[in-house]
Order: sequence, then structure tokens, then C-alpha cells
Amino acid sequence: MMADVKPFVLDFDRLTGFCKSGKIQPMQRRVSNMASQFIDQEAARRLMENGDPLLYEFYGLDLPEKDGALQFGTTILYPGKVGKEYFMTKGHFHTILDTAEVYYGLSGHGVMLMETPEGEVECKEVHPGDALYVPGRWAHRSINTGDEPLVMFFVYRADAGHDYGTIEKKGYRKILVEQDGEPVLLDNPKWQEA
Ligand code: PAN
Ligand code: ZN
Repeated sequence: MMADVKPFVLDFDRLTGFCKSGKIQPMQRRVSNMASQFIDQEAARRLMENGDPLLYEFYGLDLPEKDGALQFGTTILYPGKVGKEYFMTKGHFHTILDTAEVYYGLSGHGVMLMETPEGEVECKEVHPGDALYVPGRWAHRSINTGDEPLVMFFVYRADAGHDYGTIEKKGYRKILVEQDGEPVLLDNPKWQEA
């Protein structure tokens, strides 16, 4: 199977993150795709009734999920808030837990909120030109704290897989909310031990 994959080039715009030729199409996630993750359920409901805004788009490739292969693309996370909580990605552990990922900031700025199954938490800012290493075992969620799209390139082992269920059930231990115009990390009141 791998032998069938020939070298190829994809033309991601280095500011917008979109594939310029349209050779591949991004996946899209709206408020309704992760409404239960937000703290302010009333705000989430209002947004869903008012056009159900797009939170983010990201590219994935149709490549064999083999340990020798890589998966790569861009994430375009729009600015905005649900209540006081910034727009964010769903976030996940990798199914093969101990597989790392690299993100590279292209435009906009925000943070990557990460946590291990044991409860260690890290929050790292990403600006254009920053390369962020997410080690294996760390769940990762991108959060846009700015007022323009946060665009990042990512690459990870193609067979890593995505475990969304753990985060959907338990939530993240921390949330990032705006207080007096600044992002503040708080305990997630909805977090629960599985
Ligand atoms: C990224 C993410 C992408 C979308 O490609 O999948 O940013 O975030 P969610 O997958 O959490 O919705 C990645 O981390 N892949 O492993
Ligand atoms: Zn990942």
C-alpha cells in the first residue's frame, strides 16, 4: 500500500492555511458539533439558533494509516467566544496514546491546552513562527484567544488515531475564558473523573 504513494506537494497558503488549488477539502466543525463541551450552555444554544457558526476547519489526507507514514495539514480556528469561553477545537488524545505531534504557527495567535491522563496540565502560546511539540500522552486542544483566525500546520504519525470520547465524556480539566479582556485559565466546573 505505502509503495503506491508517490511524492506529492500540497499548496497550503501560509497565511490563510487553505489549500489554494482545492486539491483537498477541509473538514468543518460548528458549535453544534461540540455544544456540550462549552460551559455556557445557554450561549451555545443561542449561537446554534443564530446560524450555528463555524468554529474551525482542518485538513486530513487520505493516506494509509501505517506507523511509517505521516499525516499533515492545517487547522484554521476562527476567532469568537461561546459566552466567555474562546472558540476552541474538540481536542483529543491519540488512540495510540504515546504518539506525538508538531504544530507550527502560521498566522493569528492562541494557545494549545494540553493534559495527560494523570492530570498534568500545560498551556502554551502559539504565534506565527512558533513550533510546538505535543509529546505522546498529552491530549491537545487549540484555543483562539485573538481576533483573527489562528492558523497552524500540524504533522503526526499516520496511525496515531483520535480518541475524542474521553474528552467528550470527562471534558478538559481546565477552561480558558476571557476576564477583563484577558484569557484566564480556570478549573472546569463540568470536569468529571471517569
Ligand atoms: C489536528 C486536529 C485538528 C482539529 O489535526 O485534528 O486541529 O482538532 P480536533 O481533531 O480536536 O477536532 C490533530 O491534532 N490531529 O491529530
Ligand atoms: Zn492530534
